[in-house]
Amino acid sequence: MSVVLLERPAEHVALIRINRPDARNALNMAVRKLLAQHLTDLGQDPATRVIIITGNEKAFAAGADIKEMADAGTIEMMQRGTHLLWRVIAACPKPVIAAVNGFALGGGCELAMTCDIIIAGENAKLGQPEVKIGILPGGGGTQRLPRAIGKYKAMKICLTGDLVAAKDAYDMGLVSEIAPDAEVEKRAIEMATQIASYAPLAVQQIKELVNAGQDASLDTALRLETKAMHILFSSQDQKEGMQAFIEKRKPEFQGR
Ligand code: DAK
Repeated sequence: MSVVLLERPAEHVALIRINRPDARNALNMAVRKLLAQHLTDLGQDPATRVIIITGNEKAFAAGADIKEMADAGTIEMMQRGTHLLWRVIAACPKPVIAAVNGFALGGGCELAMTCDIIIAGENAKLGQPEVKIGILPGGGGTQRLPRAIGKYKAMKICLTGDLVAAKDAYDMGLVSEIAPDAEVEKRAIEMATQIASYAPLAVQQIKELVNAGQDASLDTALRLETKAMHILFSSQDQKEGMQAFIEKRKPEFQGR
């Protein structure tokens, strides 16, 4: 069976499941390449509007595969191009929801942070323990974490390597929502279905603006927002959405 499975749990929703249960879903090169490939394909697939990434009940992903990189040197690590695969994941134009049960550590936590929404089981544990094995959070952790939760909490997590319980992660803004462990996937599918019922162009613009705006000045980001809003007034879905409201009916969005 493949180390990454692609499922279709609902209309317009794709679910990518990391499938290395014996290795706590450690992200080896095969997993990373398949993740990047699926996200590229789904990003271009008109039938897919929202994507979920998940693991199993024990682990979302326990980080990069330590056994696969323990003996690697600098050039080999460069040539593996891991950083390029991360960029492909981050570049997906459609909303990506991380449904996290069990451990999301190191590259697993970084993968979750590359997603747009994180739903965590109440017993999930997140963290950046790389410092304990002589490296650093190199898949975006030293940058995305402080942007999400602020410098001082991020510094503590990266420098101590201590794991963070789901409830604390929620309180500090690292997690969007907590669900009972057994309900995480169901809740992610429910939320994905809700988002997939909205106009795809509006949804994609919102994702792009929130992400791009974070690293721009407020003035520049607000201008981007205004332009995107103006552009949406050329879409059929804007006409359909507003007309449906006026006619008191459910809109039929086509992504045009
Ligand atoms: N890699 C490889 N194997 C792993 C693994 C990992 N990250 N995590 C777990 N496993 C394997 C264990 O070795 C064990 O294998 P066997 O002994 O059965 O063969 C099996 O999964 C079950 O693990 P445990 O027996 O340890 O299970 P427990 O439930 O007791 O503990 C745990 C689960 C997740 C707390 C523990 O396994 C653990 O601490 N795992 C390591 C967590 C960690 O240190 N993660 C950070 C990895 S470093 C890069 C960018 C980013 C990165 C790298 C490069 N570039 C841009 C170049 C990212 C680096 C990382 O993520």
